[in-house]
Amino acid sequence: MLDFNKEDISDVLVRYNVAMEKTLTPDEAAEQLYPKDPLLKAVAVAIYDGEEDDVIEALDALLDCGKAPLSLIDQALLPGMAVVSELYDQGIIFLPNVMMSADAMLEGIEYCKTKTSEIPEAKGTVVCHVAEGDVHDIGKNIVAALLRADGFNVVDLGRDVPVNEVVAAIAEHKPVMATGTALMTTTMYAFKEINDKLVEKGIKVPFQCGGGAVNQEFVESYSLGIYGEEASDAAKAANYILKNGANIDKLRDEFHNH
Ligand code: B12
Repeated sequence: MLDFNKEDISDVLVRYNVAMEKTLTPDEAAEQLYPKDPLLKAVAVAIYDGEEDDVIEALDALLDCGKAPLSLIDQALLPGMAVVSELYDQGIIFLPNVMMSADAMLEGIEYCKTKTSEIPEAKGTVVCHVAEGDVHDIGKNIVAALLRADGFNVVDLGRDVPVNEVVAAIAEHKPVMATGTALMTTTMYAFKEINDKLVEKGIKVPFQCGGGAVNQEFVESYSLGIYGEEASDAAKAANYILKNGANIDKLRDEFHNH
């Protein structure tokens, strides 16, 4: 019987002029996705490696260049995590790596928050949560961090939050806006339930929803829903409400793609 190992087969293919597709290692695949700027790349590499200390060190290098601490969430930490998400989507890395990277990134967000004194007096309250059954809280944490950075008081209910708990918190805190994050197509339906319970109680708070699973069409299917694509849209919407009021149609005009 012929004993073909990988080298034997590739030799044969080369001899017959058949190109073999080269499989990239995870490190090589990551290398192709990192930002080009060396300081931003250092943050991305540290997130990919899941090394919290290296994330802090790389952030310090950017802070030393005079970057505003909170701008680093959007400009350095998010692009770093995007590399990891992309590699996970492509099946190149697996959940344990993603969890380590997520923790390193969240540590980075906390660090950026400690480095700023920009936080002004609270403009108003926003209640944030991740949908019932869903543990994906990275996006929600960014939303909450950016809202706080913009001067809002954030009541962060956390992740996997039961529908009734969200409704009760909104009734209690009377926020200018509520936010929901869902990354799974199975969990996003909790937003509709929250919406209907709020309407039943006569609470007409704009309810901005986002996260990987959610799209504008889905969010428009319930009456208080405003779609949020980027984390930074939350602070934009909350500021818009303070200035122009909480009319849902106007908010959709302003924040939805037409
Ligand atoms: C990290 C991750 C995890 C981590 C989560 C860690 C954590 N603390 O969050 C861990 C490892 C725990 C995990 C577990 C699971 N995961 Co997962 N995970 C991911 C991954 C790789 C990245 C998600 C992420 O954090 N993205 C980065 C953040 C920043 O993005 P984001 O939340 O969407 O937020 C951005 C915007 O959407 C927006 N945004 C978010 N919310 C809001 C709200 C408002 C108001 C606004 C304005 C904007 C906004 O702001 C952010 C940046 O701008 C995705 C794949 C992917 N590429 O998305 C899979 C993914 C979400 N996971 C998936 C699955 C299936 C699971 C598991 C069920 C796996 C399993 N078999 O156990 C479990 C879920 C358990 C559960 N009950 O929730 C699927 C979901 C499929 C689906 N559509 O239903 C995905 C899409 C992977 C896939 N391709 O299959 N996961």
